Amino acid sequence: MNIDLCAIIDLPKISDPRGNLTFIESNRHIPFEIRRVYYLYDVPGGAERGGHAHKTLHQFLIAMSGSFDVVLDDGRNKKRVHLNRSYYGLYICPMIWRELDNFSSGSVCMVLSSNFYNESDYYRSYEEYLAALEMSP
Ligand code: T46
Repeated sequence: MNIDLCAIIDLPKISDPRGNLTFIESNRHIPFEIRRVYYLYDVPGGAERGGHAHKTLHQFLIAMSGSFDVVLDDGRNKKRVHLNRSYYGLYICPMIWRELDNFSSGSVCMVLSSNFYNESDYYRSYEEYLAALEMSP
């Protein structure tokens, strides 16, 4: 996998004087079926999250409020992506190391996931992740 397969995806936005509305449908606006939703909030200043890769999980991250950065790493290249709007998000394919930092005060990171929580899907050691990349064709 390489980080160029990870991309910002614009979501539908229904603009309305009463307030805007955005929606997301599985396999239509994002390239996987949603099986789990979780969110990071009350993140203290200077905190870092992530620091792992997933073997098979597809994820889509949205800054529902405030902003934060996601650093993507495929073992060869790195890319920093800033998320700060709720009408687009970042798709992350499997086997990409990710770190989240630079959270603004009051920010909320919502994550849509292709599967249920499964600790055995994680590489939490960067060395183990690099070794797995070398073993894959
Ligand atoms: C990711 C980034 C963006 C659960 O029990 N269920 C869950 O669905 C999740 C996501 C986590 N947990 C437990 C596992 C740990 O004991 O919550 C604890 C904290 O999880 P973690 O350290 O993995 O949290 P983050 O913020 O570093 O990473 C999470 C996701 O795990 C990860 O997939 O991409 O958010």
